[in-house]
Amino acid sequence: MDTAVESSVNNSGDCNGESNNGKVQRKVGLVYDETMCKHDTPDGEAHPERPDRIRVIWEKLQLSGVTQRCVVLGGTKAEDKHLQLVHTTDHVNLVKSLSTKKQDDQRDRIASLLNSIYINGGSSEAAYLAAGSVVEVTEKVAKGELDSGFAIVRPPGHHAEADKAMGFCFFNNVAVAASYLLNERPDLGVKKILIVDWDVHHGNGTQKMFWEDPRVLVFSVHRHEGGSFYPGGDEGDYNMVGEGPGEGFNINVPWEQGRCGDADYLAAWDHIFIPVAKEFNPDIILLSAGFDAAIGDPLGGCRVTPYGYSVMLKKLMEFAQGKIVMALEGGYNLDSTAKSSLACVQVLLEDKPIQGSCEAMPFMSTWRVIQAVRKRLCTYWPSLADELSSNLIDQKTPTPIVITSNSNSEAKDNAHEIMDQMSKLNIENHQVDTKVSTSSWRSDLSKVDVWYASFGSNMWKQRFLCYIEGGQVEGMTKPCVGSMDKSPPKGITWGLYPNRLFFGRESTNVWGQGGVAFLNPLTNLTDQTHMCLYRITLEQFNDVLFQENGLNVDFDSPIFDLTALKLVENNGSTPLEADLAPWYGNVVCMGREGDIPILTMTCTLSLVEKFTSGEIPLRPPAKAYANTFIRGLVEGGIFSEEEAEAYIDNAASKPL
Ligand code: Q9C
Ligand code: ZN
Repeated sequence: MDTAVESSVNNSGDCNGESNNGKVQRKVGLVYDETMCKHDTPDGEAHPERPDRIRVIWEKLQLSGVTQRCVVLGGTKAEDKHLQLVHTTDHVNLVKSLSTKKQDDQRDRIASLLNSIYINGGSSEAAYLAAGSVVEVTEKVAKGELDSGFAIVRPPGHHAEADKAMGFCFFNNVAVAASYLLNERPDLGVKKILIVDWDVHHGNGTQKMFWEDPRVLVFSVHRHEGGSFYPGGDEGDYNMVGEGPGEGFNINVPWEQGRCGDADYLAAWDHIFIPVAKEFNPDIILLSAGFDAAIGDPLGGCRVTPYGYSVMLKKLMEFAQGKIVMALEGGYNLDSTAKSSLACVQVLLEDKPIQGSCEAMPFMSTWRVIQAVRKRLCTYWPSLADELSSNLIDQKTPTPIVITSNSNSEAKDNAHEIMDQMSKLNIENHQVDTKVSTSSWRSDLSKVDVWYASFGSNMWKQRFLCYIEGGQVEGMTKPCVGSMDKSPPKGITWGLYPNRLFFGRESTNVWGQGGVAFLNPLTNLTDQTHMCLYRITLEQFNDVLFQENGLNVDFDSPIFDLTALKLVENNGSTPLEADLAPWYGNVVCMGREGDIPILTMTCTLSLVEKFTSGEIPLRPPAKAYANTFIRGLVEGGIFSEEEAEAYIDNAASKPL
């Protein structure tokens, strides 16, 4: 494999001159070494931290042509004395001893004593290569031989502590490189290092290693959720600011929830990291570049896009004359990780303006966290002292209204209140053309917007789009025709509703054997169902209803018209004509979002009774069908893959 890498190194000699548009091409180093793929599970069991993670990144970079414009380096093994700058001798010796001589069962025994670690015969060498490669590229950037670099390494490093491997990490690759510059290479003149850790998990190892060291400013933004998200506990809290001379030089931005995306991350950048980086004025930046906050990641449950990563990176390149070293940490969706990596390398190469946009707004919880961090740290960093303007923090994603029970006595008053409010609203609020048009029900209903709330396969956007645009997704036995109006939804949001999700019947012709999803229209305070809301027209809503019930979309009358809408808004739910709608024969109003009613479709109350009595069997969903749920919930950033599976299992196994 070394030969392939060497040949690219030779090509790279040509790219120091001017590129087409007259700008001087920046020298970007890339490290890749296939030997790091030998670290794998001993028993061949599937694991998210798998060899293909770095292979797929490398393939993507090669196919896109960027590797030819970079300086490509093979891996280098770390020296023990450099590892020992941040690790104990015992820990270094333990990792060294994991080499091929040891038997698998001995390694298993060691791994079983550690948290989230597997070990095989290739683990030790890969760990040495990961750390050594980050040191190598860091040294070259510090020397000025390279402008910047990206070490595509595994195992990752930021969870590794002085004396222990954990969280898929053996050596703390980035910490070793930072410590090497400060302690072994004073000749290179690097006195202040900024470490930015955008991996979705807290960089506990890095935090500890520089806890009292003011030469290293450590930023970590991570999913925290009160300490319940890995690695858990209080260490990732914003109160952890460092101690002694290092006080104020550790900054945590702990998200209270999953689903954070570009808007949330860029808010943390603009209102915390960038102003502090200006004050600190680093000589070099080391980036713990995990891509597990990326949209679609099975562990992270966040939704940062390649565009988001490129903007975050671009903003960091304004410091330290762009001297920045990226080291791969997590990132477990192969496609997201590869795309995000490519977007970052393109930023390092400065070869084109960043394309994309961010439509979402930060969550309310994001502003809460940012304000708390600024308050905690403003004595060390005066640029954080100003209050954020209310104009700014008013820009947040709306949270859907949740209507509460009409079957539960405690919630009854509340439910009545909401129903009363709804009955005061009339259809004129929707700017409906009140003149009766005999020509086409479609043109009338196309002027009214509704939120269609999905709780089944339609939570997966691609699957829902089949009902609008036509087409077929994985697991579906036949294609959809789509709506007459093929324009995409005008908005997407998520909400949590106090209704029971369940699965019933024997099979469906779309997904095969296994139950289909229903929502109990009756609310109760112990059940919670996640729903993905699409803002579509009432015309499109009818076309979804037609297709869900196996009907053609060329009906000459709507199945759910303006009168029905008014009814459902007043009554909470309304049955449709039973013959027409055998599957989803009931439209339910879940509340309103802004001025717009939230509607869903499920079975009738009389069918719920048949499910409850056992007359119609409850059945878990078919595998292909369950997969669509998982995809929707993961891509929506609601759950990790594991959490989504547990959510479906729970809904499928509880009696009604
Ligand atoms: N319930 C990195 O992304 N998860 N490490 C354990 C236990 C471990 C992630 C879940 C996640 C480690 C580098
Ligand atoms: Zn991670």
